[in-house]
Amino acid sequence: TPSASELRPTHPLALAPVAAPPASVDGFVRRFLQNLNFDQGVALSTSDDNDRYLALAGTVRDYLMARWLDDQAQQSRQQSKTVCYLSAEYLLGRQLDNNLLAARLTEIATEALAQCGIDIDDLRALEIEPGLGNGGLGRLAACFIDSLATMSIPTIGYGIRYEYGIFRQAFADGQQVEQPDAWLRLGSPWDFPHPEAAQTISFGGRTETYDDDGVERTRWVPEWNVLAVPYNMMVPGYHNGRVNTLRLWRAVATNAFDLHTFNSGDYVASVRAQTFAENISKVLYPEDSTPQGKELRLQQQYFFVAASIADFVEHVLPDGFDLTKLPERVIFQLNDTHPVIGVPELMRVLVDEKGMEWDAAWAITQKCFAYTCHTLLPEALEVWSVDLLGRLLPRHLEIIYRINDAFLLEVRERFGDDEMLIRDMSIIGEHPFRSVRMAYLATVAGSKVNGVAELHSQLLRDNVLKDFARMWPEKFTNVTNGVTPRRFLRLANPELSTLITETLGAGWTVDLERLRGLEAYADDPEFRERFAAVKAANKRRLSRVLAARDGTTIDDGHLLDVMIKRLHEYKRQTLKVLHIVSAYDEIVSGRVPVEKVQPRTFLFGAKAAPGYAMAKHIIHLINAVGEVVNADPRVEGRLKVLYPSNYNVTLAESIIPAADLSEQISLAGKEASGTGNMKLALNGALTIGTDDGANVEIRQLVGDDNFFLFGMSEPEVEALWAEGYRPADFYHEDERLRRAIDLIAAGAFSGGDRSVFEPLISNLLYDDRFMALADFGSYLDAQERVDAAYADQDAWVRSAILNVARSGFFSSDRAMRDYLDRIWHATPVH
Ligand code: B1H
Repeated sequence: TPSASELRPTHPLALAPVAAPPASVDGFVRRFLQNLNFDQGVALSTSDDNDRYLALAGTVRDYLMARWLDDQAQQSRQQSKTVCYLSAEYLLGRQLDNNLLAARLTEIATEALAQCGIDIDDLRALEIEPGLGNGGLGRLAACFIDSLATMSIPTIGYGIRYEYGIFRQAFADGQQVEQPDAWLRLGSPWDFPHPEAAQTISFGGRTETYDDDGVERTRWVPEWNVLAVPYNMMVPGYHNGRVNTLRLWRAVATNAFDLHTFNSGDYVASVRAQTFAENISKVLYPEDSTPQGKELRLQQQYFFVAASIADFVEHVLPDGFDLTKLPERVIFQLNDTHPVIGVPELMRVLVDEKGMEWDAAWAITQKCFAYTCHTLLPEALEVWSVDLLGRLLPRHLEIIYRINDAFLLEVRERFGDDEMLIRDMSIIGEHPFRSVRMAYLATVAGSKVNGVAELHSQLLRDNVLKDFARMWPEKFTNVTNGVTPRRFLRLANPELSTLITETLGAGWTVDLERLRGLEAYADDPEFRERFAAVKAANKRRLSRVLAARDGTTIDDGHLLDVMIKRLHEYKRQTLKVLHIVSAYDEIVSGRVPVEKVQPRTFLFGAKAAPGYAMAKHIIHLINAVGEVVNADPRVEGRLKVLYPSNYNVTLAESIIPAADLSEQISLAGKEASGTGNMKLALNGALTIGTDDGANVEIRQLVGDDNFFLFGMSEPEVEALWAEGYRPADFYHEDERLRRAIDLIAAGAFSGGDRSVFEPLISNLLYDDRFMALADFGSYLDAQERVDAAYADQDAWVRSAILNVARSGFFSSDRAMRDYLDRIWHATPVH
């Protein structure tokens, strides 16, 4: 018999490439039943819906598998430049439909299941979406990897496989309560663990210098470690056979026992200590825009970034790769500051582990990273106390100090010994405590820095990072965000998709600018009628979804006015509530005859960070107003407030196609971009919005006639602050505003109890950081224009069509082209 090393595959099947099952109903049925029997271990007759869902997901996976393995092999053969997207969040949404669509299996699977006596819709409903993100930032990452796969760009998305994603939101007496999101409970058919590719990630301890053949070197002597186990998910491109990888890391204890505790006889305590390590990937932090400086969060960040860099260097690059050529093979894109600890980590790997000279390592590092900033809010700019960082990652802190020393020398050379400027630009801040400013570290290290919409990028250059932009103007660029048309038009709005395809042909799904062709139909009465019929059908579909989950409905003839986004003061849900209260007041005070009121349904979807008290007051107020308005007979059902709980990607996919009006009402200069605004315009909602974030570009593209602009511009906001903003002045001057606020304050929505909303009212009158009162008058005027416009249905539908036709720019495919041209310089591999 031959020895193991001499064994070679000889069976013909062992020599053949991996084969997908035949792409036919028959092939699908066979594989589905195989999976049901052999993977789930049940017969069709005794299987329940969950068994069937898992078998179905497994079948779709099997079809994609051959391409996936092929693309991985090709990637390691070709060694072309890879985009490594580093993101602490991926808000993926459900996978089944997306993967069926990508693999052209939707019809086949539907028919195959029907032949097994199963309605595929029953199984669709079972999937729990992986909610591994908070809001726009996480959803953007998901759209980007979809586009990169569709454009055949070698990409690895790196992130964290949180055991609990964004919490499930419920309401009790109108107030938010959070429940754990146990998304893995019923099995996770879309990911593959690879324990053999685990990385050991260290923490704590100290550093020491040692003599390496006459050269003094530094090394890190860590105190404890965890295993990072990768779970791979498929990221299929649309109809191109490409399957990229999303690699999410899970923390697992390294050694089964703490020997010290074990030997002291406390066996149970020693086993329990292991769960400490596994805490790292346990739960997603639920703050959107306001990071918490918690130790566990820094552990999460370092954990996934260190594992990703090691994975790329050890497993993606070939053995013996010359690391001076690293920038030719990779770009690590930093999705906000959350992965920025990767900068000192790559330096540590190159200098301490690979023995490279500091300057050479720094030159490489600077080429390998690029940084996207997603905010302007000062409280959202992440900082880590030097204390905490030094305790958890002592070597990294030393490296950061050295980077900063060299950087500040450069600043002095360039601008002279301006000590105030040095303080302002230092990566290390001194007030109110000594800390590492992660955005500055990213800016110093990155080859490029980009904002996420034109206005945001301009404000970054002019305010937040102005000194850096003066030093390195060429570093700064803009890439306006985008959304994937596959999920947010093709899948979410099948009827509109069909209408578009019948009108323009099928190419728009991967070339969204083709939607321009619809402009020619905006005045075509037959097209308008079909377009309006699609919107009406989508509203009825949403109404059925809401009826099934909450028992609420949307009445025919109502304008559907939606505000769906995280709950945050800067987004100004309060302004929306004040509008509703004012409209209600006009009716009940008899100032407007009820039959003159345009029927409207106001729909909110929003989660608040669990520790954000003011946001939770606002949720309570929305629910309280809804309860009173919806029940008041004087309103005659013409105003209706709906607030379905647990807004997520799945619910968004039902709401967006049904919306008439998109509320994008942040204070100018506060919303970096917004992406819900793009999804809604793309589905034919008209925007009422401020000149903020990507609203600016939406308005430029769709035209002033098809957009309801209101509120102060960013320079006007600045001017009002400078002059001294007194919200109470607006209260006194605007009668409608005064009446609305008085109604809330008097307890009209709290059973006469004036204390319930007192914190909220006080905040508005005496603080109002986001100037809701200053913009109220202009907002109400704009809402009157909305009512007037909606009364002319023909003109409204025309505007809606033009919104769709002119939103092609907001495809994430375009955003990816911009990143590729301006930042990444990677090319497709077909
Ligand atoms: C955005 C965040 C964010 N900006 C911290 N910043 C987080 C910050 O967990 N944290 O600590 C989580 C999220 N998210 C959003 O990014 C912007 O507010 C949107 O305007 C923008 O459209 C989106 C994508 O660029």
